[in-house]
Amino acid sequence: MQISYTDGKEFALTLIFIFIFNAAINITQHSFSGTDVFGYTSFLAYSTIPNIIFYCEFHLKFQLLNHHSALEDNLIFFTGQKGQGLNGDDFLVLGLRDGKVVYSYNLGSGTATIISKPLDLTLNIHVIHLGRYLQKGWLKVDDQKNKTVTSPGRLVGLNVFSQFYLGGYHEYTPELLPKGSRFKNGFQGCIFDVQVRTNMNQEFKAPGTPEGHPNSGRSVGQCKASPCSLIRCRNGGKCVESGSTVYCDCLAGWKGAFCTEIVTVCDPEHDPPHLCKQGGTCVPLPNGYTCHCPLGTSGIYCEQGMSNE
Ligand SMILES: [Ca+2]
Repeated sequence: MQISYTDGKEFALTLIFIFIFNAAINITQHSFSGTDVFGYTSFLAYSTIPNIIFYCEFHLKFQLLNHHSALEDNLIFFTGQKGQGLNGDDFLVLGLRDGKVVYSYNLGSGTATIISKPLDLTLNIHVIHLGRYLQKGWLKVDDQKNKTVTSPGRLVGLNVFSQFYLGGYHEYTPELLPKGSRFKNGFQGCIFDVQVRTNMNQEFKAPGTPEGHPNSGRSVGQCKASPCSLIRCRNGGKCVESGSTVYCDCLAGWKGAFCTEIVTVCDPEHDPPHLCKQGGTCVPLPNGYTCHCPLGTSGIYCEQGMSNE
């Protein structure tokens, strides 16, 4: 582990930092304490997410500390061109402001921002899905409607050189962060089950090299409550905890973070799976489904034409 110190205050924290970080290595459910009296945030830093330039999708769950400041102006994650502090630097950031989830990115030609509706604070755990493909971004929070945005300007690639920061920033000086990516405080509460993919056909994976392992961190503890004591899986689903992953294992016919959504005949979870071949799109009908076939294929299941198999 390599640690560099940039000023005296940080040096003074060395012992605490090393102690806490060594403890953090075995932490599976990370608890973040916000910002300390010196202005440092608790955080974890994971290696730069590879191939994030054109496409990315993130899943995560979080539980908030039960006080007002946990919702005021708090970073959840950041990756970007840190150390510049300029308008137009690329970044991708997620945080909380005034009780809402804020997702922003800048590809170099202007900031795109999606703000959710206020979080339903009667929920113990919040679930976030977000993504970006070229200029288009989307955000889904709990059972709120999916929201989308298109970033301004001509640029389409997210060029980030920083590590992936969870719960807070490494920097003591947020002024160095790109304009539009700053939150005042670190996250206050627990973050579970962070997963990312940078290609639609990939499996989701935890960030880090090796997977799920941060490179460094500060003041991160273990969550007191196990996530399964907070999650209520519906419709017969069972909560499963394994390492840093937490999910509802749904009975057949149900899906979604809490098993509240019905599996339709075209979903990949449906048993039996639909039979549309050669990239045919499955479209549900009142009685079953139909396949919309790509150009050059035909047949009920697009099984004719094109392929030489
Ligand atoms: Ca760019």
